[in-house]
Amino acid sequence: MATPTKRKIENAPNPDGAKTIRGLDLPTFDGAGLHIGIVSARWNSVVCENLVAGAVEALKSCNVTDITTEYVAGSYEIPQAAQVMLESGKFDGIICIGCLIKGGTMHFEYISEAVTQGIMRLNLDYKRPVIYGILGCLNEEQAKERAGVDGAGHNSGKDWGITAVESCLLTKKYSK
Ligand code: DLZ
Repeated sequence: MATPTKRKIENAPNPDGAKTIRGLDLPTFDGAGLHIGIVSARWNSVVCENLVAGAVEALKSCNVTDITTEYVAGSYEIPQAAQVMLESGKFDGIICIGCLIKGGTMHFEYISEAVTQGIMRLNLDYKRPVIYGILGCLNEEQAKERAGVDGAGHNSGKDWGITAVESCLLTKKYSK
């Protein structure tokens, strides 16, 4: 497939302002005809809503028009919800969106680990892209920067939308 334009999406800028080599180099993809599901947590909803909006915007920029968004309470509920959506057979891929912010207990560590393992399992078990859009942040500032809240940093949801299209196209290319 032709890759007409390329854009560089940088991670949140380095605090010292130094030029970074980190980031995601993304061509544009034609996702016309793809069916994409999004499952988002409502915990830390200011952050998650921005991420969902960024993912939808990116999907539309790739000509994806069939987008279904579902919500669950917290990130812990995301893998099971994504599994149910995959089982329906209606989706070429799923974008999982959540935001875990470290607190004073071990919740953050337990949920991060469980969700990360759960999402990878779905990828391999269902042979469909299940995009890891789970922020694991040490504080609210980090979360806002990675979701572009109030114009801060960069909205990672946009990267995940385009990543979903790229991975769905690759999967289709090699599907029997
Ligand atoms: C309980 C909890 C806590 C403390 N923090 C978060 C969080 O930062 N982000 C998130 O998505 N969810 C959080 N949750 C909720 C859990 O994910 C889950 O919804 C509950 O433990 C019920 O299973």
